[in-house]
Amino acid sequence: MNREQMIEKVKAEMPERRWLHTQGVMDTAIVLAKRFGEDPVRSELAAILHDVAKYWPTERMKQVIQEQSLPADLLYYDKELWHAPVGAWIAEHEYGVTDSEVLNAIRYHTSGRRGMTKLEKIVCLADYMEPGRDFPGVNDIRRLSEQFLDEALLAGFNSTISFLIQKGKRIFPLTVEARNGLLE
Ligand code: DGI
Ligand code: FE
Ligand code: FE
Ligand code: FE
Repeated sequence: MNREQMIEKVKAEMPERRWLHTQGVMDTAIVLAKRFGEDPVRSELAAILHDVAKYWPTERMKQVIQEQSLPADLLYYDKELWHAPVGAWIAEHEYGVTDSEVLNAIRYHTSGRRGMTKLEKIVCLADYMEPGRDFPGVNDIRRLSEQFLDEALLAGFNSTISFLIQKGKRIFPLTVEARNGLLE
């Protein structure tokens, strides 16, 4: 499947506003890749597909997690986390993506993990700071991203973790690990 076919198929999976977000993540990922010395083509590919599962019904995501033996502990945490590993599975099986680093950038774009690759960091950070995002602290993240990949991503995880604490929600262990890793 070429880039244009992939874009058409992804667009059809989501409402217009989510496609606008995806385009923002694509553009931002390319900028960050060039800035920090990563491959812009693979960064954009991961960005195109990162939210492909976002509008899948919960039950269908749950089924993929169970039947494809994705980490079962996901099921005990916020459903918002599920679209990332399920998206990686769709990218591989429905879009023919074979690049495991691209698949991991999709898989870990929401939770992060300890020891993220540069590609994973770029997609996760682009998701936080694409031009359509508006949450308290997003401009600090954008400013940090002009020079510091890790510091900007750390600010992103800090913001998510604070948000989850405010809402009284649990924090997925990989997100805590991702933040700890960036502080080491
Ligand atoms: O899919 P997007 O909206 O573009 O962004 P995302 O994939 O980063 O998803 C963010 C959502 O996931 C946000 O509403 C917070 C929620 N979430 C729930 N539990 C956790 C979590 N995010 C992280 N990083 N860690 C969690 O434990
Ligand atoms: Fe997402
Ligand atoms: Fe994210
Ligand atoms: Fe996203």
